[in-house]
Amino acid sequence: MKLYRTKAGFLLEHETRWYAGTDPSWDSLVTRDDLDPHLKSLLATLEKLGGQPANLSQTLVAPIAGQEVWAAGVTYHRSRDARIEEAASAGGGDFYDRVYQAARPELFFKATPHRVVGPGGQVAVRQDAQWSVPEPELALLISPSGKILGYTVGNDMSSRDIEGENPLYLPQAKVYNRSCALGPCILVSSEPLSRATEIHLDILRQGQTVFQGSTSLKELKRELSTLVRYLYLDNSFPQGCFLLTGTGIVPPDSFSLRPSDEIRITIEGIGTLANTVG
Ligand code: DO4
Ligand code: MG
Repeated sequence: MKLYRTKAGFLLEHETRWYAGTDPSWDSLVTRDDLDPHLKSLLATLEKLGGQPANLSQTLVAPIAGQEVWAAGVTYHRSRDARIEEAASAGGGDFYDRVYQAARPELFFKATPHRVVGPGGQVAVRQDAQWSVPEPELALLISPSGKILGYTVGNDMSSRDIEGENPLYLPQAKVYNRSCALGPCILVSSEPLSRATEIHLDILRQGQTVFQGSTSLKELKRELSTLVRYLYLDNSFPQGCFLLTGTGIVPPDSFSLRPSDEIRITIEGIGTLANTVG
């Protein structure tokens, strides 16, 4: 079942049918450990729509209300390699290999809800960065008790020159206005996602593809449950949280985003998150 947040409330997509609801609040929906069966039982009480709403792209907003967004890093070999190169002259390279191998994952704070952009919105590059990239990542929706409730598409926008200059600049490279995008929906499921699930990134400039890359969850080094366990150690999330699980796709070093570039991130079974750089 897919759960979309809209300007008016929420939409459910279930077995090719669409349903619209206004109550309850987003936070009270997405903090329920029984979200999957709860949504199935809600279906009977909701307005049944004929097919996909015609104005879907105008009505969707980011699927977040009171949740914090956190992120895991260096969870794919490709990210480890890119970071080692990027931080080589700052002497930070060794840290990335060590965190890739260590039992404890890299986890960092990514965004508050007001820094998050929804489907069709404009993500930002920092004005003091010269080298900016999107990071296409599977994002988990996790309940206050630590249960994975569902999955969405995430973009961990990153300023590679700032991060590469000194690993201690990571929060500035990662956390700024419109530095994160989530959507288009939450795939709510009690079942784990297949490791064969593919992630694709397409970047278009004036309608032409300037970068294309793919990976799959088979390349993700860590178990999702391990990432969640470390995040929740001595940390509470009264409204639940989102956790981005790291990037396995990094454009070549010569590539940097430009204003008006279109970023399209697709995760099989969830959908496509499309944003422009504004
Ligand atoms: O260590 C820096 C950030 C890593 C990251 O965001 C990623 O691997 O996705
Ligand atoms: Mg990342």
